[in-house]
Amino acid sequence: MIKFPKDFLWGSAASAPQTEGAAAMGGKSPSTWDKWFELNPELFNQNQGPEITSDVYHQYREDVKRMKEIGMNSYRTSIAWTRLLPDGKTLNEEAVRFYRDYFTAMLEEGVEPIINLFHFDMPWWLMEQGGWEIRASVEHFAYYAKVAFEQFGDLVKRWTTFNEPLVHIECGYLLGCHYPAKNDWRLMVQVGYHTLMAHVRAVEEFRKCQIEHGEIGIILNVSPAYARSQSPEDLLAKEVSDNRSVYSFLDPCVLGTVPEKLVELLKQFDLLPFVEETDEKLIAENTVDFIGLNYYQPTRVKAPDHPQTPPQGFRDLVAGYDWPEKKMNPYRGWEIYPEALYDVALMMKEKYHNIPWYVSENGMGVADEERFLTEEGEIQDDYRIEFMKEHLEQLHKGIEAGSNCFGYHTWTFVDCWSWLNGYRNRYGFYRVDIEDNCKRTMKLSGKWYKQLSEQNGF
Ligand code: BGP
Repeated sequence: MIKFPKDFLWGSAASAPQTEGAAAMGGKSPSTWDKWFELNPELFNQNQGPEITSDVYHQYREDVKRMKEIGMNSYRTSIAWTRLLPDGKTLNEEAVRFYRDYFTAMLEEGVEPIINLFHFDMPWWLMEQGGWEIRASVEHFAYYAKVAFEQFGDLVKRWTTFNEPLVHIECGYLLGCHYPAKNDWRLMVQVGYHTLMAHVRAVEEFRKCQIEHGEIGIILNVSPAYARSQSPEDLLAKEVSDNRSVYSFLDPCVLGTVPEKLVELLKQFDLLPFVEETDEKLIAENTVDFIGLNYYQPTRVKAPDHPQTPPQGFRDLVAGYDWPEKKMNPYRGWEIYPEALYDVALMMKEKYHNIPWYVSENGMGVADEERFLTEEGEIQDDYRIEFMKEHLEQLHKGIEAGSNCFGYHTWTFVDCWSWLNGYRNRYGFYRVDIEDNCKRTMKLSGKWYKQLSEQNGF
């Protein structure tokens, strides 16, 4: 039997834009996702947009009971910036009532709300001015954060600023799958830097608010790099990849410094962002209390086959590597490699002074889950249980080795809407029938999770 530490957090994560729905109700203004869908619905799987998603705005009270039903003692979701402050300045009382009622309902059922501020949902009014491209975004965000802490700080003790900042940065400015879908390295770095400063300023506001027993952190996607070989070129590829995708936010958020190697690379490729004089001090003084790490897949790297010399950019130092032994989740196209969780646990212990951290997302998205429906209407998602077990075993090994991990959250609780993918891949403990008023039905994995949390292990 594998046992986890006392008071371990068991739960799930989700976000406002992926679950709430009511995208144009209750005084909410549009985010980039609402607008992008209006402008280009054809980009979204089966034209599934963010208007209704899983209807949590109307079904949250029953949902909170469901959380308890499957043994969750904690749940992370986000506040929609566009709901709380529709124009960036004016407080929306309807939003305050909704979130206060939602968080209170969780507390009444013994489910701790962990609340995040930004989950890819940039307000449209701000995007029209340039979004994270402009320095003013930093202060707009800091103001939003301050308002959220003031309005809900009595109910919410654990706060996080951003979910996976690297995702809106890279997807929005390199890969084309988030608005504004630009392809511009220099802008991407600037957007990344403003995001970091927005985080730092939010932490500063948090400290000023002095929320009793309050703690603040950030949620980062962690995809550690594994090199094809031990050759110096392949190892350099790993170093470059980790600096870009792992240390770029972990270092400043936990240690208060930007990694030297990353700065050196940005300088080499003439990509250094504009900074302000007091930024360095602000970064150093506003480190976090805890970290959430979303882990789905590793990064496999090698040295590029035909790099330009001297290298002109990151692409001349690191390339993707197709590891022949990989095991895949074919629906999402992501490698399944639980062993990385152990490595991540040790990295947190050794490189990040064993700061408290938790697995803030881990999960398996599967398409067409109706295939696994029994006559009684239950989805037999044994693959999901297997996936969680394998990851928990590795995590447990890391905890045994002394890593300060305090919880394991899955993605996700009820099936939810996923960006351009709509409802294609399902991750939830509860199936959501989007044809039938988003009716929820528990899957086999929900039952298993209940047992897991009751026994604090398996
Ligand atoms: C994470 C995001 C989530 C969620 C999840 C699953 O990166 O924080 O918002 O969507 O991945 O990924 P996807 O929905 O793309 O299948």
